[in-house]
Amino acid sequence: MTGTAEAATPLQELVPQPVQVQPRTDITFTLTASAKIQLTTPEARKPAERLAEILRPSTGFQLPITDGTTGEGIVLTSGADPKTGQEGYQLDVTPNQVIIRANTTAGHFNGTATLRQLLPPKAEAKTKQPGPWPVPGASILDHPRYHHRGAMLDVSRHFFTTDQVKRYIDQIAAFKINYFHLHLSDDQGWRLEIKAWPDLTKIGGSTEVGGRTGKLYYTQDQYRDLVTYAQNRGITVIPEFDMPGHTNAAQASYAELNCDGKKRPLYTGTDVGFSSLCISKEITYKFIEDVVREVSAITPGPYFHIGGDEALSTPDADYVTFMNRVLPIVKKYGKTTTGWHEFIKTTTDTALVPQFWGTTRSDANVAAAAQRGNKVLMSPANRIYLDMKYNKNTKLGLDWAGLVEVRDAYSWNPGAYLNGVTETSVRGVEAPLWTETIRTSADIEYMAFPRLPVAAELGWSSAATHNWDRFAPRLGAQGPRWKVQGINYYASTQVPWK
Ligand code: TNX
Repeated sequence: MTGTAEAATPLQELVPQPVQVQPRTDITFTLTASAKIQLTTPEARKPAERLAEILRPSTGFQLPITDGTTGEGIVLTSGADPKTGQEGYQLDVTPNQVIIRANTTAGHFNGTATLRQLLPPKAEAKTKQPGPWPVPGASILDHPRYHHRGAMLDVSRHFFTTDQVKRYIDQIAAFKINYFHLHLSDDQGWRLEIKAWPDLTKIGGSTEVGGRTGKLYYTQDQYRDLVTYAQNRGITVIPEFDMPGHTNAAQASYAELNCDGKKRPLYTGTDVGFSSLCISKEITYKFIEDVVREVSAITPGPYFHIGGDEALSTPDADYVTFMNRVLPIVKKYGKTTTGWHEFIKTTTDTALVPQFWGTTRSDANVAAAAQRGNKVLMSPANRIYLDMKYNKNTKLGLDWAGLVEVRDAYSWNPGAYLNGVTETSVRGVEAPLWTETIRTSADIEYMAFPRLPVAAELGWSSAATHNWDRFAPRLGAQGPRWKVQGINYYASTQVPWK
């Protein structure tokens, strides 16, 4: 160690900040070649497998997964303090073991995510690195502020391959994100095979913003594989099919989806608000039912996102008519509707989840829904839209909701942001990434890092921990880890990077 100050230990560098961290400076655990990952509960199996997948390449250790709790290594077991709830965990570092206790699979995923951050950054490497592999002595108890911590990727404006999507899923999982929202249809592209309507992808999935052409969609098998991949990282996929606006790709694929019976041309620009399904035609609801049925059958998660935003070409009365037809269809196939907050004005069903994306501090319809008992997912565009530019020199991104530097993204309280929407009415926080200007994984990462971890912190850590001066160094401490992982992050000057 150089200098007089004590070097920060990884215990002070966790993102998101846990509820309780007690350092035990007399203890260090070191992961060695003979270590095992031991389980006493089947609920820890997937988290254990995932942890092993990460640590085997970098350490070069075998890290077999075995049953039991004896011997040296990592132990995943049940019997956590009830305070940890459905998603929390306890993590205790003793001289010979790291013990993670949790009562659910989610809790084990979250505990193992913390353990990853307690190991040296090179533990994240894909190739064998020299040790040692110390974990500082500690006793941690942790659980989330909100159940829903989400990220969204728009694969419609620009299409991303399953490998690119998986790379992003890996990145969000490291921050305890537990929902991944895929924006699968918009004016520029329809991205999921629907067997009853094959031209949706054949035509509607053939191009994107800027005009590139190809098979720019997922087959149902590929989608299933993505869903499983996310599940194996503790993440539930929420599929979105945006309607009744943002539907040009569908209207370009099938003439009958248009009121005038004429196909629309494919669209590769970035305007919004010009398209609408035909509200008065029965075939529209047959189409939607086919989509909802096929997608629900391959989506194990409970939510179906119906979009509903910016329906600027749908008259208000038609919008209500449309939602009154569509919301029961989603219910019929066993899913709960979530949608951009506009849709909530058409229903009094308190089980449905409005996602607030506005730039104001009040919205009468959302407040009324919260009063009735709906839980609101918070995605205010001027705070947590990952496609907003950081500053005026940012090459990627848009600025319609303003410039959003890292500190702006952090400086709001989801539980005291919208008038009439208080802590108990908030379901959580989602950070959407729209991709009009985003084409590569490097682009995704530049916009998401470091603001996606900011969103994760806001969604997980208690309001009492909210403090920029303490958060910024923790965020900056992630830099070396992201370098090892090859993440193309924006090195904001607001953050003291390590
Ligand atoms: C608004 S946010 C949209 C999207 C755009 C985004 C760009 C929302 C529900 N609709 O269609 O991609 O702005 O930031």
